[in-house]
Amino acid sequence: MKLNQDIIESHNQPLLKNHQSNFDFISSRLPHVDSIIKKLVDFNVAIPSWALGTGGTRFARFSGVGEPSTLEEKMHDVALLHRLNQSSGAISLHIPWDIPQDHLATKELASELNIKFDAVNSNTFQDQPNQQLSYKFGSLQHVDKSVRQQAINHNIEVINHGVALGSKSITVWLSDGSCFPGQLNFRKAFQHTLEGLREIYAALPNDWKMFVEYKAYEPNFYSTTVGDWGQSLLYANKLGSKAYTLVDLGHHLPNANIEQIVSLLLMEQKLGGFHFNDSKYGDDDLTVGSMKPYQLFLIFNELVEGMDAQNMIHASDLGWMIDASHNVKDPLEDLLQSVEAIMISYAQALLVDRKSLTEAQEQNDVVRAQEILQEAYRTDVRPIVAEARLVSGGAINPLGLYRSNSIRKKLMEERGSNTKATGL
Ligand code: PSV
Ligand code: MN
Repeated sequence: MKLNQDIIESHNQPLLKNHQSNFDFISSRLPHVDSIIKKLVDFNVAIPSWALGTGGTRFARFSGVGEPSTLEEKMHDVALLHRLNQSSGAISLHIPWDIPQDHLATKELASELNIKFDAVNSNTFQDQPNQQLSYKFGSLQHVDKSVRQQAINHNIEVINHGVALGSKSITVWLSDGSCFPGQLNFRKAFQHTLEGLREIYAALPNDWKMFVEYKAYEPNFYSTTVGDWGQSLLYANKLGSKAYTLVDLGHHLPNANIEQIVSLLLMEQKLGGFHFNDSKYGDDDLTVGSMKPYQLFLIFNELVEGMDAQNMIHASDLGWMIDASHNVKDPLEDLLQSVEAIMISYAQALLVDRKSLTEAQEQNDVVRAQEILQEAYRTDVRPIVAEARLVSGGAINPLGLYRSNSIRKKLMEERGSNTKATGL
């Protein structure tokens, strides 16, 4: 389904006056709104191919209607989101959930739709039909060399798909670990994993990055072989300059100080990418910003501070992606909300008065430091985010347009009510 520019313009028209007055109000009170808008315009968050269908839990999956059942349809959905918000112009593929059959045609479709290919993701956490050896007891950590080799070959295959599509990075998330004490020799599991990652790393093109994603628990409940940022950083340091840690917000133990992790990884020049989501308890796959918006702001605050300290380009020097797909919302509405939450937190972080914050820190003025952060966090930046969308040709209210234009209904008419997205 294509969304024409005139539909966006006729949606914007009646909202313009109100938007302008909200925007004028906020911009008259802030010093550098133009430079914030420029940064927001440049900033894009990739959409993972698996988030376009309704997610599920191990208990049930309640399918939506008009879900994309092919890679091409998923690309159309991402393009639709991008037309609406102008901030999600890339798709991240999970192999083998979305194997491109014809790379050239897939690339052509992407350029027609004005979207790019972000990181490719490997999958050695499931057995696929006709797969020779099982990953039940792990993949790269496995005691059997032939299982490890199968996992290595798969990752190299994923890199090759990515190269053919123009991706520049691979994210490796391993579910490897153990469910019971005694099941695993931790050192051997680590060494095997490192050897495997080294072989995969050796297959990376020069201009590629490898993101090593960690997760505290699930599906393994006693130990995880890449269980936290320390372990991920160990692997990344041992692998070399193209290997980085990837932070997924849902992959920490309760109350972990994610913003501090981000700050230190940036200091070590080892933060490579981000998976955004939100959670109340664990890896809940909830909409970004739906539970802990202040934490999201604090994370962005460290991202901006740490990236600026290294003269990094916010939009392109890290891989930004959403990684969530829950059970109860329309996935496209959920993604619109997630991207909006990310842009709001990023804009608020750009507002932080860094000079005054440094002064407050140097003077141990704890109260002032908090005031400075919360001044930014409590600023309603939504008109600034909307203005950035507007100047890029997007909708003033993407979710409003999605609903008033009955987009899901149209997708259902196009695709049927009984479609099922791959990967879930
Ligand atoms: C694992 O929980 C994860 O965060 C990894 O990024 C996977 O690739 C993704 O979710 C999809 O299952
Ligand atoms: Mn993830």
